Parts: sequence; C-alpha cells; structure tokens
Amino acid sequence: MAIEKVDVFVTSPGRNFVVLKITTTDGVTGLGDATLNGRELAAAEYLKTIAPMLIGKNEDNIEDIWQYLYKGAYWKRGPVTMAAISAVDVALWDIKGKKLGVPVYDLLGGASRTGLLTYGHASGVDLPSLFDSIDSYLDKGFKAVRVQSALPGIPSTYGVAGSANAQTGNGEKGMRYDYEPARRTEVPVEEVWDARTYMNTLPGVFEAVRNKYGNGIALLHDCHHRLSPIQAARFGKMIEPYDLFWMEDCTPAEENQEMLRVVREHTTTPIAIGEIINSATDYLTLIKEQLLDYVRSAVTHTGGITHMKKLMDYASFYDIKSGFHGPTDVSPVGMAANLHLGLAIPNFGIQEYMRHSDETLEVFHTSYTFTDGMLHPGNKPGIGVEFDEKLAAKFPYQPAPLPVDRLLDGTVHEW
Ligand code: KDG
Ligand code: MG
Repeated sequence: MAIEKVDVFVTSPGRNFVVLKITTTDGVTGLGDATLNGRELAAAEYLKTIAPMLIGKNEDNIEDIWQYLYKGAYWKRGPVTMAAISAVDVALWDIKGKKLGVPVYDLLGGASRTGLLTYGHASGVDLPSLFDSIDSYLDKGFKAVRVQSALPGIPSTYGVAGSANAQTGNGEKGMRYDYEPARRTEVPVEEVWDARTYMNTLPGVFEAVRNKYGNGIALLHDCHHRLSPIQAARFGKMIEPYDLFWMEDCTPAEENQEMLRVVREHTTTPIAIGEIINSATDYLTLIKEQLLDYVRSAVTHTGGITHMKKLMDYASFYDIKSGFHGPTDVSPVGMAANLHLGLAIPNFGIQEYMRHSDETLEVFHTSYTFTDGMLHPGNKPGIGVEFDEKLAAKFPYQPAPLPVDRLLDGTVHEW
C-alpha cells in the first residue's frame, strides 16, 4: 500500500496536455491533469521534480500528501506549483475511488443534484453569425450560453470564432473558438484591444440577443481581464437590462482585489472571477467582502479537489457559487475532476463546457455525459477517465503560447 511509480506525459492530441499517472504497489493507477496552457513544460518539470518525493508514501493519505507538497515546497502557491499539486491530488482521489469501487463524488459526500447546468461558447463576427452560433448550442440542448462578439475595426477578438487569427474546428466548424492548434508557434501572436470600441458594441449585442431569444436562456460573457475598474463598473451597469448570468474577469482583480469594490459599488451584474487565481487563500478577501458571485477556478489550477473543496465550503457560507473553468486546456481528466466536485458541493452554480476534439477524446476515454444541457461525471469508480499512453506518444508536444494583446498605440495590455 504505497505509491510505487509516478509517470509524467506531455502529449498534443489536438492541443497540449500534461498528464500525471500514479501507480500503487497494488497496481492501482490514478490520473491527474497539470496542463498550464502555453507553459506546459514548466508544470511537467515540476512534477518530475516532486515525483521521487512521492515514492513510498501511503496513497490513502491525500490530505497529508497535499500538505507535504504545499508547505514542504516552502515556495507556496503560483500557477506551476499549484497545477502540479492539483495533478497529484486528483490522481490520489482517482486511486481512492477505484480502490473503494465508488465514483469520487461519493467520497465527497455524494450527489447534491442530478446533473450540472452547463454553458457553451457562442460567438459571432456579426449578429447573424452570432445567432447561428447560439442556435447551434440551443439545438444541442444547452440552456446557458456564453456570448462573445467581434468588434468593428478590430481584426481578432478573444472568444470569437471566425474573426481573423482565431480558429474554428473540433467538428463544429464556424461556431467554435479555440486557440489550439492554430496558434502553434514559438512566439505568441499579437492582437489589438480597444475598450472604447468594446463598450460601444457589446451592450447592443446583448440587447439584440435578448430581443431574439427572450429571457428564457442564461447568457454569460467573458471580459477576459480587459477593462479598468471604472470601465468594468460602467459596463456592468450598462448591461444590467439584459440580465446576464455573470460577467467574467471584468477587470484584472486577481492581483489588486480592491478593484472589484469599485465594480460592486456600481452594478448588480453578477461577478465571476478566478480562472487564473491558483490558491484558496487568494480568495479569502474576495469571499469575506462578497466581491464575487462565482468562483471560476478549475480543480486543475487551484490545488486539486482537496483544496477546492475547502474553498467552496468557505464560499458556501456567503452564498457564493461555483463556475469552474472548463475550456479545452483543462484536459478531460481535469474536467472530470471539476464534475465530481461540482456534483457534490451544495453551492454549485454552473459548469463551463467546451467539448474536446475527437483527437483528444481518442487519447482520453471519458465517462462523463451531456444530456439536455446538463453534465454528469458518470458512476465509474474514481474519476472515470482512461488515458491511452501508446496513442498519446504519437502526438508530441508543440509550442503554443497564448496571444499577447496591445492597445491601438502599441502598449502591451492584458490578453
Ligand atoms: O488558457 C487560457 C484559456 O483557458 C482562457 O482564455 C479561457 O477565459 C477562458 C474561459 O473563460 O474559458
Ligand atoms: Mg475566462
């Protein structure tokens, strides 16, 4: 009853992933995801550094191993450290579930609901293409849709399929935005950002969407860290009539959390933040001061199931809910971990879902299901994902850094 082997894989079936496999002396295996988009090799190296420290440890002692890696590193937190700890943690929960013959959500207190409300990514270069995109998600059964729109005069915009430099694919041509694999270069592509154009455009887009679809569907939007606090405050106020489920990352408040106070003072549009926050401790003020409504962390980036469960339990006392990060750079292993935790916690809000490409899903065999706009992690023991190592080896790593944004005058800005 000990950890015998720790393997780290970097594979690129459609996009890059970092996969951890832990094997016990009894031959039980568990999988973890340490994918850090654009910085995958750093996370893989971290895992290789800590691998020898895991050998011989009792795999049952998940909390102790978590503390050992976190406090024992001395250099706490940070995206690379926390992605690596998350991967170990999820792999150990996977092993525990398999040993006991139960799905991980059962170990976390059991199911609190029958399924997880899920949102898909709609976008358009103009209103007709946006409507086509929304229609395609509604046709698939989604009850909640993220709406992103191109901006006049700006060649390429975050989240918009079909705008120059963005790409479509994964079997959903013309409807889908994903940076990989189109952006496989050593050096980041550069894009342009202009907040004035954005603020003049988006409220009209939400109005047109509400006029066409009514109030029955949940609409979400990602500002992707691009507005100043006062711009975000004004933007939130401007879009109040369109009843958004949330505005995400309205201002880069991961660093200066006080920024969200300005936004809160001016608008009741719900705030989602946290996909690049990597520790529960970085949420303490945000939660205590109720500066957010939805926690956007992924289990893979914020210390795994062990740490995220604590975070969400604390958030539950403030009626703050989950909105776990679920783009394609969270691997199917990480996605499954999100789903198990989401099913168990009392304060689940919504789950982001970008279906992985067929290539990805040939390497990762998942057992989670999507029915009628809801995801479910499935009932297989552990997290319910299998990894085809042989096939994965056929897809070597390819550098694919995220883009860099500049303002119209060339100043570097948040992407
Ligand atoms: O790696 C960066 C992406 O995961 C991020 O840009 C996606 O903002 C994102 C989202 O909300 O899914
Ligand atoms: Mg986001």
